[in-house]
Amino acid sequence: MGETTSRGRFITLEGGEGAGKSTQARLLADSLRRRGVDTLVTREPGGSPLAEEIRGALLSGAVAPLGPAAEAIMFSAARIDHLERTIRPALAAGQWVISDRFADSTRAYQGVLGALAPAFMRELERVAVGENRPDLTLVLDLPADIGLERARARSSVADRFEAEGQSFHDGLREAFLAIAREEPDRCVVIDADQEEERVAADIWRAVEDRLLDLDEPDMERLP
Ligand code: T5A
Repeated sequence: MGETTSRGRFITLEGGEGAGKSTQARLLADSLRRRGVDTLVTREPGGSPLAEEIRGALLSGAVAPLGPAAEAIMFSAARIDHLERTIRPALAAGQWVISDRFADSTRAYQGVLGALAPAFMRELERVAVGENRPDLTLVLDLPADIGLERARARSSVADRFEAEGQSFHDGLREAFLAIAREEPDRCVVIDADQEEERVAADIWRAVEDRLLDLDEPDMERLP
């Protein structure tokens, strides 16, 4: 009889521009690896060769003239490939997967801010994501102007969405908080307007509370 590998856990980080998702994805992966958890960090749009090509088209603004429905379809097409090539194989092999953005970004950016019909968005997500829902979603919350300032300090060239106005980004923050309110079993809101280490500590607490099996000998609580 062959050995069975238990499925890994799927964690997503969501939030507005410059909220600290990439930074925290890396720090969380470091913490998990220190505890012996084989962890893969990936991102959206992207995370597989074809999805990275689609990312280029989306973030350059080339798809924007086609409207938010076309963008939602493109983000979802990239997600199908990302799931197929990267996420599902890793989870099946027992790895934990941390994705810097996932389907909630399509819900917020294209669905809410693009004013797309909820029924269309639900169907698109059903087709693209199906049963592959995250086990835990960390919504990094901070005032939009602080996030944009951080993103601009890092790069002077604004991408397709960074270039949107203040009211778009305020609306985004509210859209992510609404998702967290609707799905409290999956989502935890993290105060991202703190020093990196404090944000990381809050994230670790959420991961411990929601996902870590404390009976496992190699997974210890932080002091
Ligand atoms: N999009 C994406 C959609 O519209 N629909 C979708 O379905 C999907 C999947 C992706 C764009 O695509 C859109 C959303 C986005 O506009 P991206 O380049 O991946 O583009 O953009 P973001 O995901 O927003 O990534 P950013 O890099 O801008 O933000 P992060 O990852 O949240 O922030 P991070 O960690 O890179 O940090 C930004 C800066 O702040 C500093 C960092 O050092 C860095 O310089 N920082 C902090 N500074 C102070 N205090 C802290 N706690 C800090 N944490 C990080």
